[in-house]
Amino acid sequence: MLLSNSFIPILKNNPSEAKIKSHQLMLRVGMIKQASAGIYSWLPLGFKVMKKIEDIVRQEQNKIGAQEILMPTIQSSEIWKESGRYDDYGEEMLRITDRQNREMLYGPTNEEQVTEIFRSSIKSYKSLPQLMYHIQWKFRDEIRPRFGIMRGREFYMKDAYSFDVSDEEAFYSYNKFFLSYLRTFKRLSLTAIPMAADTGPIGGNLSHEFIILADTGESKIFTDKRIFDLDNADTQLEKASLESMRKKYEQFYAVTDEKFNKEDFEKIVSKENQLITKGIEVGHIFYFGDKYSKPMGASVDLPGGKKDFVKMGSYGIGVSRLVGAIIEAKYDDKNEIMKWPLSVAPYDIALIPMINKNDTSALDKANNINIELIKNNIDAIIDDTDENFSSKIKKMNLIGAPYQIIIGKKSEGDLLEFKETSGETQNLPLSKIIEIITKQKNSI
Ligand code: P5A
Repeated sequence: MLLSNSFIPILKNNPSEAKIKSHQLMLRVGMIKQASAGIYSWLPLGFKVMKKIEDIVRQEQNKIGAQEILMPTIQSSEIWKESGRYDDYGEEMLRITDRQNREMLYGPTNEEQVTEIFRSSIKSYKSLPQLMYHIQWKFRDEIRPRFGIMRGREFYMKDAYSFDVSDEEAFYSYNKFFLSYLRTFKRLSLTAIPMAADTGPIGGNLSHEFIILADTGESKIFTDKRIFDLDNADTQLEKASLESMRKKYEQFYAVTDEKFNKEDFEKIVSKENQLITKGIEVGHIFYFGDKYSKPMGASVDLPGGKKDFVKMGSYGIGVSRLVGAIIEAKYDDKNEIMKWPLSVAPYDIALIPMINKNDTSALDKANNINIELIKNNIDAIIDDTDENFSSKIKKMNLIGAPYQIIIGKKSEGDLLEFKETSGETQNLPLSKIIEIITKQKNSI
């Protein structure tokens, strides 16, 4: 892609209304554009990153056997009246009346909608478990939308729902999502720690928030540092393995402020392992048994001839929030260098030719390199503008492709000036560069 043809409206300076670095960068490089309070358009650069995150989330959901569906954004109030949440949800719910005077709403979450789908088709324990998810826009009329897409009113969420015959089976489903979340965040190059959390308007009594550390996060957390050293590489998708994985995490104190108890914290965690800090909630999982299935009549026939209400859980990932969360974790705002992980970078590599007015040879060379990159599925952005070299580098550092090739004096003959963005320069042939990037991509 040529920079001159792309819609990347870069600002010279940080926009004054943005208070945290993700909001600053997203406005600065034109990833998003505010439409109204807490509601944003996604421009090409931001949209590309969000779609890559969405893909990784999807792959990891599919790996645990969850099935993708797509439910509507607009829901009928009837199902919410059945569950009892229509009144409970309060002013965060955007209520709409259609032309027939029917009460509708823009979905803030989908427990009712998915239960309605389930109950109309599944009648026997033999069809369980069922794990279903969708990736869809949500609307919550947050009283204080802030930090750009971090706390939006309209936001993009992956929400999954599990249906099981018993508590034991339901915990198995819960643990599958627990593992899937750890794997998802790892592929996004984030360390997210699962923390015991409150369940709020979703309900139930078992719940974990997945939180990444960031000074600008809205969640206050209290934890035993050693939880960061845990690894789940050898966990298998069977019951015992998943159970021991969750136990491994739960042996360490890790809670948000709603669950914090000073006395417990100081008794359980030794002074040197105590960590009190802030973080961003990127995911949240819940187990709530028959909270929705009972009032909505979602039951199945059991082996002995009896019936019972299905046991349900729900599992959310803030897909749009993750774009901001990754920036909070990876943006070096002092030097104005964004280091996107290759798994979600808007471009794999930036080609930066030094173009003189009467000499297009560097640009020709960049175009030829790009032909080879395309053949190898490597997505490049070429700065074909005639700006000076330092402003080109500045701009590309903000856009944040993980690698750069500078085509100038030092890229003579077959050897190219290649570097990881903000890293050491190496002189390498194109074939070697392709090999490095391909290897890195395959390991994601
Ligand atoms: C779980 C899936 C739920 O809604 N129902 C379906 C459950 N959980 S949650 O914690 O309320 O939200 C899940 C994740 O969505 C992100 N999120 C937001 N992102 C941006 N702006 C918001 N206003 C917002 N609210 C929630 C969070 O990442 C949260 O973990």
